[in-house]
Amino acid sequence: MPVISSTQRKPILVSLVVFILVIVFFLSPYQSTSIAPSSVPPKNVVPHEFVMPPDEEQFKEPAWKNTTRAKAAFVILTRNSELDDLRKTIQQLEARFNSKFNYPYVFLNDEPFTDEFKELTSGLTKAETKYGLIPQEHWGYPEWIDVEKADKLRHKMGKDGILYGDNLSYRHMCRFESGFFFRHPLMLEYEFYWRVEPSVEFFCDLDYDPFLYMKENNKKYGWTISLLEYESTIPTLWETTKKFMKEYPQYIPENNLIDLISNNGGGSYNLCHFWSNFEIGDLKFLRSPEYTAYFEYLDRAGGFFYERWGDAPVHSIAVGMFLNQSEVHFFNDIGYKHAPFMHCPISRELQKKCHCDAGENFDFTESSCMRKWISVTE
Ligand SMILES: Nc1nc2c(ncn2[C@@H]2O[C@H](COP(=O)(O)OP(=O)(O)OP(=O)(O)O)[C@@H](O)[C@H]2O)c(=O)[nH]1
Ligand SMILES: *[C@@H]1O[C@H](CO)[C@@H](O)[C@H](O)[C@H]1NC(C)=O
Ligand SMILES: *[C@@H]1O[C@H](CO)[C@@H](O)[C@H](O)[C@H]1NC(C)=O
Ligand SMILES: *[C@@H]1O[C@H](CO)[C@@H](O)[C@H](O)[C@H]1NC(C)=O
Ligand SMILES: [Mg+2]
Repeated sequence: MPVISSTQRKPILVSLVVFILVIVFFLSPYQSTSIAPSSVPPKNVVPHEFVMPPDEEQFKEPAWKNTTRAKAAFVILTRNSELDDLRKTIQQLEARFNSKFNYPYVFLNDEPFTDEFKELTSGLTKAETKYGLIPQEHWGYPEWIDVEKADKLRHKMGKDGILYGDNLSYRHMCRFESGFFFRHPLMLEYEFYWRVEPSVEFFCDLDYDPFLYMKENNKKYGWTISLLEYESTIPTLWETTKKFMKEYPQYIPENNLIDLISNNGGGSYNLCHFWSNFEIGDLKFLRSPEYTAYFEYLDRAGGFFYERWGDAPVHSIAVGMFLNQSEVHFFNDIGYKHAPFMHCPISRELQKKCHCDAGENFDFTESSCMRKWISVTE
């Protein structure tokens, strides 16, 4: 009887396994269409088809794995009472973007934030959260304002049915967003900001870093929705702006975007503005000598209180006066809604990352300034 010793048994087992693997390979469906990039391509086939996968993108590292970050933060002016609306917004922002990139949040308020507010906002993110109180001089009447006159004009605007016409806190808010949020001590360490408000929604996955995009492409101002302002809120804003331009010609570059905000070369304002509840911007721009001079000029004129100048037209007119086309970016890929208007990307390629209804996109409706933007920048 042949005896197989333990040393003889091993080679036999190994051969058997190899034999089975070879059989399996030849019977397998992969055998005839080798996909291994290193395999020798058969004759008559262009080699690069084998080396390059059909969709290169899927083999790229996601952008967030690169740990380089901009010095940037979300900035959210809000009240304690808006906590629940804000949580809804933050959870969407985290899901669409920030759970991957972890940019910090700066919350600002004219009253101290409650512990409840702090716990229930910080709980939604791994990122740093900071809570700041707005100094009195940034949320009140400057000394040159005639308060009696302001009260009278405000009540009148209310009676005339102007939106937020008789609302004082709204005016402090607009003045703060125009001239002060970027000077708050908690903001000083940052170079870029993304403004967020309670209740806004985000519909599209954002897989790259928009702050780095701004920085690397020398963009100073980014937006998603543009529209027409109510003229009754800014009766003298353009006259005041024209006087400013006359007094400070050194701040007005030749090839600016004035045609975006005026249909007659600066004669009158066409009411177009970027909706400032969404902004991604360069803080250096808002802290620049020209923007500072413009804000102070407007503040002295008193229209934040005697009229109801909004931070959106103020920022937008500054963009039109001081920046050129290549410094302003339309974030088409950021699906965004601040009721009642939504920007939803309409191209099929961008829609793949979104859940908004492109049929409800605001861009090409009557009150949007999208067509103007296209005509000026193309
Ligand atoms: N802390 C604080 N935040 C305010 C106050 N008023 C407005 N805000 C914030 O300022 C931003 C703009 O105010 P909103 O009331 O949304 O103004 P709006 O977007 O023009 O108007 P809505 O259509 O009502 O949203 C929001 O982020 C508010 O939370 C206020 O009195 N105190
Ligand atoms: C990470 O991003 C920075 C900034 O965009 C870039 O300079 C750097 O080359 C990137 N690093 C890698 C490994 O891709
Ligand atoms: C003033 O406007 C704010 C919105 O910024 C609103 O929440 C508030 O109810 C308004 N106040 C009054 C007295 O109308
Ligand atoms: C826009 O302005 C920047 C300076 O901030 C300049 O570097 C750039 O060349 C300008 N671009 C155009 C198209 O004028
Ligand atoms: Mg709002």
